[in-house]
Amino acid sequence: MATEVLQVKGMSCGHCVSSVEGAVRNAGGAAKVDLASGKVTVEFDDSKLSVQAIKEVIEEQGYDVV
Ligand SMILES: [Cu+2]
Repeated sequence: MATEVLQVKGMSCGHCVSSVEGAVRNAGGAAKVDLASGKVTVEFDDSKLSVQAIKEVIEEQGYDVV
C-alpha cells in the first residue's frame, strides 16, 4: 500500500468532500479530505493504481490537484 498527500484546490463544502472521496473509492483507493487545508490523503495499492490515476479522477470531478 502507498500513501500520498495531495493538495486539491476548489473544494468548498461537504458535497465536494464526498465527491472527491467517492471518486477515489470508485477508482479503488481510499481518500480522506481535510477541507480546511485542501489536503487529501489517499491510500492505495500501488500495484494496481498510480498517483497519476488518482489525480485524474479527482480532476474529473472538477477540482485542481496542485
Ligand atoms: Cu462543495
